[in-house]
Amino acid sequence: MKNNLVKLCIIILVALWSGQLQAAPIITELNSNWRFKQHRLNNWYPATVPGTVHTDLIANEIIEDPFFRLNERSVQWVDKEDWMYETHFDMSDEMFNKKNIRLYFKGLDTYVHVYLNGERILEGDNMFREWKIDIKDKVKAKDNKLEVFFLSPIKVDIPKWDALPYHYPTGPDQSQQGGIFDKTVSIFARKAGYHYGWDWGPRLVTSGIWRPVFIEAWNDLRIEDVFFQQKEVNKQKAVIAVNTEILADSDIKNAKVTVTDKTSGTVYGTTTADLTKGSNNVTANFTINNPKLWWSNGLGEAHLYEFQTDVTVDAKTIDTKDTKTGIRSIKVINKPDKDGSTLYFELNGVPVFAKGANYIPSDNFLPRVTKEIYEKTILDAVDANMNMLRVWGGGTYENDIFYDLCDKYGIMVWQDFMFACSMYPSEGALLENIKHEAIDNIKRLRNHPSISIWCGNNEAYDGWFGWGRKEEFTKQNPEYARVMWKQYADLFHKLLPEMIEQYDPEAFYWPSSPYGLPGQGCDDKNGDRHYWDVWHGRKPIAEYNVERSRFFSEYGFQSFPEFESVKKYAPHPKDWAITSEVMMEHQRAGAYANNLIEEYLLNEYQKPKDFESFLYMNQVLQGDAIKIAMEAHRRDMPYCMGTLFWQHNDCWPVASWSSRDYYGRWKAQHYFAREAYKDVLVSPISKDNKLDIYIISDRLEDSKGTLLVKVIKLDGTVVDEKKISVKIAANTSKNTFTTQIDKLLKGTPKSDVVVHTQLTDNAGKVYTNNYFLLQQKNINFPKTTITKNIKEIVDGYEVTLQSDKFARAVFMSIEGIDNFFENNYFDLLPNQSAAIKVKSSLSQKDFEDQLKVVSLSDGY
Ligand code: BMA
Repeated sequence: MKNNLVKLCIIILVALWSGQLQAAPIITELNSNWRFKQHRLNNWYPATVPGTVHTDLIANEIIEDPFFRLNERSVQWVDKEDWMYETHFDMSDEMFNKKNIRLYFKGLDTYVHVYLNGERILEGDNMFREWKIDIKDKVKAKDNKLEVFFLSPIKVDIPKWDALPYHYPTGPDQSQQGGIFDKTVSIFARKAGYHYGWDWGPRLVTSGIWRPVFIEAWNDLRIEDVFFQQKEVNKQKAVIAVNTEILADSDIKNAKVTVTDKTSGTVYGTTTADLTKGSNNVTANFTINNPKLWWSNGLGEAHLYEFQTDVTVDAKTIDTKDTKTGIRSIKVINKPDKDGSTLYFELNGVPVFAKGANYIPSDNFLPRVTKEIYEKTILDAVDANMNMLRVWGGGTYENDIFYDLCDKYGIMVWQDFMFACSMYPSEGALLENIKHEAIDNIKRLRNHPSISIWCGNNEAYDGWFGWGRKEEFTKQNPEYARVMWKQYADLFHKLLPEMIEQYDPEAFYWPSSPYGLPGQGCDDKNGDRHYWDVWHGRKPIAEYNVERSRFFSEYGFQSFPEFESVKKYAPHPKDWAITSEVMMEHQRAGAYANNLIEEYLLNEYQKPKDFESFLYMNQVLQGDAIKIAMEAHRRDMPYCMGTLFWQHNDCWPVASWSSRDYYGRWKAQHYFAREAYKDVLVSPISKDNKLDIYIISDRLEDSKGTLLVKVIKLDGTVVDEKKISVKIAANTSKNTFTTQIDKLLKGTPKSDVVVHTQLTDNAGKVYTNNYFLLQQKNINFPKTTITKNIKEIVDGYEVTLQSDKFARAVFMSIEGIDNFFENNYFDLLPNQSAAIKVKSSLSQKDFEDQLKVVSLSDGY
């Protein structure tokens, strides 16, 4: 009897449990049994889905790693071929018997025909769109054949190029590298622009099922989408409308939508609606009193709420959707003022100085960017005290995980739509296609609190008005210019802002980056600016100190990766010159960029003695240059309210403007950014005989501290020392201390000293900065003796360094790339010691043998 009762209970529990499961949609990923082949040939090979043609060819040893030496050249045939992917699958009974069954492709790159059991079910033409296909009438219980046929994007688009009497200006589309002469076809395809090559990226025009594929099956209804619209947010309350999109099979009475806080169990909003067959929008409104707000990195906790939205019919929950989101108000303030017009972010009512970088895709082959790489990429931004990343328009709308991490760590996202440096034939079918792309991506991303601005494109506006494109095409034929501009305006000034208005109404749309005033290129008084006069414009690095902007959304300076990284893609001694064939192939801005690096280097520093020293000094050069810019931009607060350097990462091993190389290794610039982006910055700057010391604070409250200004001879002798009490004013920049340089120096030559500044706040936090009164080629950096003490710790070693004299930009390295130096390229004051943790799996003996320590004066 007792046994029977137990059995009965189990049966009831199982019935309840399976009843619930049956009600919810069943979702399975189609990621097995895939094979692929070159369409016109007969050999099938195993394939990985999600994946790309190139990575499948690598895995099957048909091509070699295109990132190694010159290999990229020999794989240019791949994009002129068509490719077939195929899998076979069975349906479970449970799925097969559902009333609704669909295929869901999260992303197909790009021109694609999909067949199910021989019948064509999709023609796709946009890698940024999602595709949902009803297959209820086409799917079989057993042995379904799914074929995904990719047409060569080059073959599809060349006829479009040939048919036009004029040619659209593009970004650095490397058509020549692809063997298709001047046929820059990238603008026709809704495909990541950088695939066609960029001034930091190879030309690898891949195809493939680049995001997951699912089969979804359900009865009655399902939640298609949930939008947490934050209508009003402040400290006291958050007024929220949860817009739920429900797909129903039939008319359903009294469907109840409930929104619950998963952590506390609080039921926030409930509403009941009658559904009609098809798509329904049901809104549940509620207010959260005293909400816990989401803050950006440095200003507070990036608090996330976990909401659950349920749809219940007859007391039975039919579908559920979880949404993690932060509650915040984010406004972009673009208002005329006495100087021009502002551009800054106001988070929860507080003006926030944006500190960050531009982000490009982390690989040419996107599906191989792992969760770990995403995590490291975002954490490296957080660890460098950034609060913003700009997802640049020549890449992709990133994967969900990217935004999840930005939400979690308080990184605000400047989100470009995927258009860069080109004019586009955006009319007719292409414009309609882009409309769906915009809807898919706005809907996918709008619940992320990190999304802070939507921006139409990268540099297309400035290209037209600022770089002379308008004049060029008007000169060719005024009609060409008229058509191009109309297509531009229809897309960026009409379609995209309308889509934002409709699908993310609280969000701010900015037509382009940079953008200032209608009908003109970017300037220093209005909106954002891409400042490239230092670097592309060959102006001296010191110009960073005088150039202004309301918001620097780009500026940058190139460097090569460090020697240990270079050896990964250029392993032979014959490769070890910046002009070698291999190094040139991995320098996509061309010989001109190498010349610039050399020119700037010789202008600022002594001549490096060899290749390895050149790489090291190039990194110091880049780091110093960008440090000067970051500090200048922060000193100019609140006129300037943002600084995003170009660029946070690389998509392959290359000489570029990145501050972390392809392998994720920090360049000098990244270490320097961490200092320059701290919540408080002490920043000296001199002009003629005057030295000013600014204190810049992003803190929301005033604080106090002690500023120490010390002039030290490079051998260690102290020339002068001043100590003053200072106020660290909240959220502003202030010139706190001014002095005459000759008074400080007391006759000591500028070439023999460093100005060491140190701010200690009342809580004991210390901020330091070193400053030279001449260009570093004119500073007499002494040869130093640096002693090292190595102690084993968890995951590696702690290295304590001490130098007898001033050591500039102390650089440590060991062989290989699987290590991380907690600090590097730092200055060592005479007889001061620094303890640095190093992640390494080497034995202590190997570590000691391999550890190299150099400082600037060893480089020449
Ligand atoms: C910028 C970017 C990129 C480019 C970089 C370096 O303006 O938007 O197009 O890679 O300059 O030239």
